[in-house]
Amino acid sequence: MPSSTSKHAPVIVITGTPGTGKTTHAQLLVEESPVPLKHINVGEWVKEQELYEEYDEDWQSYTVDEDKLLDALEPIASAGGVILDWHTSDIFPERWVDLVVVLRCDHTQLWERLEKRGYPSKKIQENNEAEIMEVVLDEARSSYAPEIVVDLKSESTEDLESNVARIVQWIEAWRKDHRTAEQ
Ligand code: DAT
Repeated sequence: MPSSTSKHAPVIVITGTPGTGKTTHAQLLVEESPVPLKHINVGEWVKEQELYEEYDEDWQSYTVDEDKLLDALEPIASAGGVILDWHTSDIFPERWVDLVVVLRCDHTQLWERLEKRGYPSKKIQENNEAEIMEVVLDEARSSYAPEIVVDLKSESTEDLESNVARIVQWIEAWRKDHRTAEQ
């Protein structure tokens, strides 16, 4: 069942452990999507809009003010046509979300990507363990209906291209369903 009949474009969450390719996928999807999509890199957005409580020196990351974040995102998500790119997904209300894409990556490759990014080793290790333990996937599966959660491998350019092509197909189907629903 469509989550809303008034939206002209869906809300797509792209999630995954840091380094799995969320931003890379979101950027290509913006280019290839048949409907206009706005890409929100939630981590960057939190910094820009100052939606955080404090900076944690130890983990070199911000503690997000979740209430402020949800208030700021509500009108954007309700309007539709947005990709929410974040390493966690359970904070977003189910009514906002039409599709959840969970990206997966081999842990050795992930380690290399995060090393290149200059993450401290404690943070690389924590993320690597989270990927092995499927933390992000479990979280998505326990927060959303199984039919809207899809996990995709993101280890090569071919994966990237075929994943984005698959999401584009899904958007076409979503549009068709919604046109039917509006008639
Ligand atoms: P995230 O947004 O999940 O933190 P990213 O999009 O910034 O990840 O990607 C991290 C790095 O890995 C970046 O150098 C691009 C590379 N990468 C991501 N997905 C890839 C893929 N499917 N094939 C090859 N490289 C990829």
